[in-house]
Amino acid sequence: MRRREFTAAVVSAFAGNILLDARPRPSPSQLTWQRDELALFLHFGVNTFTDREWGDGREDPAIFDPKGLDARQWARDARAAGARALILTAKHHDGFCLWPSRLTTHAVTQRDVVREFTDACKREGLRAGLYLSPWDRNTPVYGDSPRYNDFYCDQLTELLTRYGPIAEVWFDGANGEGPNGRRQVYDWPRVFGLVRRLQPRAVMFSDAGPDVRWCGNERGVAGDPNWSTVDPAAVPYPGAPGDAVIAALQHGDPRGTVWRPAEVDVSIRPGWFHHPAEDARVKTVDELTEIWFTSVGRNSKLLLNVPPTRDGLLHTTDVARLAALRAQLTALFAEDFALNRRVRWRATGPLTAVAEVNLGRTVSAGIVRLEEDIVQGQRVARYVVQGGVDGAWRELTRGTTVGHRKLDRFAPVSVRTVRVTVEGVVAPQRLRIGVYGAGASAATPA
Ligand code: FUL
Repeated sequence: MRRREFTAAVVSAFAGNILLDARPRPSPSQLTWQRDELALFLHFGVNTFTDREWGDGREDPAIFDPKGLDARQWARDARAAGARALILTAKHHDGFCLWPSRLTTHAVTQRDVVREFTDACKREGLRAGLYLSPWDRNTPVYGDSPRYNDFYCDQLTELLTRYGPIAEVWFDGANGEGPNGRRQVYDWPRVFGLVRRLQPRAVMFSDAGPDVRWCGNERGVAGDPNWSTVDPAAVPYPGAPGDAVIAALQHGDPRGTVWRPAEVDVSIRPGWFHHPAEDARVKTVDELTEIWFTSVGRNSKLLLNVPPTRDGLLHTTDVARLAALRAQLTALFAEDFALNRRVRWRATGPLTAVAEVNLGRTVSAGIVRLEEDIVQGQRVARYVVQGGVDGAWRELTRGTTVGHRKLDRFAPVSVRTVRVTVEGVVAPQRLRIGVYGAGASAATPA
């Protein structure tokens, strides 16, 4: 090798390392957020009483009268379902506040639902999050941009200073016209800066982050691939329109400079608010399980909406469905055939590696679970999983990104050895590998 070529090779290897080290990694709050895996979303407000999805802001505050409200029931049932956080709509687009705000009379006066909610979360050991709709169809200052930005920041200040630690602040992208057709221009840098100052450990959700991004749909389906890194310029502000924006939200970007994982928000019912006419249309356990695979199983967190009724309680059907989902997941993941089995890794090139696990017996496998150590960032761009029995290899599944967790289901196959081949975007990352049956008792005599 001539001297110039040698120098070039050293420089490029060095640059490769810099690239590797410079890859974005999650903050401690983003890690906690992702490891929670399941949060429940509570859409509750005047719409619960008017039977609407979007109120117009002219509702009489007195219609909000949840006589049997018991926030502890929300928190207890959420915890029993395996959720580790709850997010309440403190204010939806109608502008009605579930806390007594000194900025508006369009609010509760007899009780403080946000306080009952945060107290219940504390008692049950759940993290509390709040949704404060930027779009406000009640206040006359909406659309008078500087004044509404002050109003909105003052409301945020109330919520973030009165109720103790808030783990997630949820900014909805829906943005309509103000009075006289005036359009509100939000001061997002100011809003994000305020939250950071008042609740430095909270993660902020919106289409444009800054900490957690929307997954791009409300069907419960994260993108595939799904990178937790993004190019921040691809989604410049919450609610930015266009197909390119949706693609960026769904997939992230392997070369993205910012860590901003996707959150999957979906309702257990057709609507976000409780409507008695939808009581027979609660998603089935199989539908919810499928959503688990396309959200948590695709490197996302699941934010599952379970709306309180007019009584102020979660509906018995929804609660039963949550419990059945938990039971189903517990059964599916009860036995990991790869647990405590030695994994042998072999680098096969700068970007590729192969792992093999001998399960020690022949089992009927139907699910593979792969996990990267995301503390080190996200690197795996592609993988193939093969199962071996009697010396023959057979492909079980293949995919793109892994991240926090990737779950793949396939028709049950008898396997004794599992081989995972990974290709990284800058280098391969070792994975945790889990192998499970398809649901029923899967072990067969070896
Ligand atoms: C949307 C809103 O318009 C819906 O009402 C709901 O709150 C959902 C979570 O976000 O943008």
